[in-house]
Amino acid sequence: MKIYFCGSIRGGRDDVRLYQKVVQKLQKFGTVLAEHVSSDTLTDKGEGSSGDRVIHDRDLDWLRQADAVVAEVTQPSLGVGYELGHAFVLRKRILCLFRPSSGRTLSAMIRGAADGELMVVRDYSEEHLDQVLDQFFKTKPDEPL
Ligand code: 6IA
Repeated sequence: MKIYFCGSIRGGRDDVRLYQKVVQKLQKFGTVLAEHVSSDTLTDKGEGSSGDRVIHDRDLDWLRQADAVVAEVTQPSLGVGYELGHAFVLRKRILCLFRPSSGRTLSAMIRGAADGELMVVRDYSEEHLDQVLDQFFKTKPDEPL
């Protein structure tokens, strides 16, 4: 199983420790694409040796290859929203993880897109991460969560 992970880069790196935790836990279920999103050294400038076009094209290519997409959506990010829109159109299984304890309100375009089957939005707290991931990966797309 290939899992594409999305998390904020230029949208802000406040949650990078949590991204690392999610990526580490996702490795139990399959190969995680876009692991660099959880990199310690990557700042909110999101710069590297390759240009933005290369990053965009490579990430979309990985997204197309993925069987499932997991996004930590608490920190708002244009790039994550864009990736989720693509994943939705490609009819990928999507899990969006949102922490209400942040005091934020998730975009209606993400929460409103959830159908509980192909696209799932889970409000969670860090201590329940294992449970939420286990439930998502043990559930087949046509079974209700
Ligand atoms: O708008 P944002 O930068 O917050 O968008 C974050 C999302 O876009 C992530 O889920 C990534 O998949 C993707 N993304 C944005 N910038 C990069 C990036 N920068 N590398 C890979 N994916 C990115 C340079 C990284 C560097 C190690 C070469």
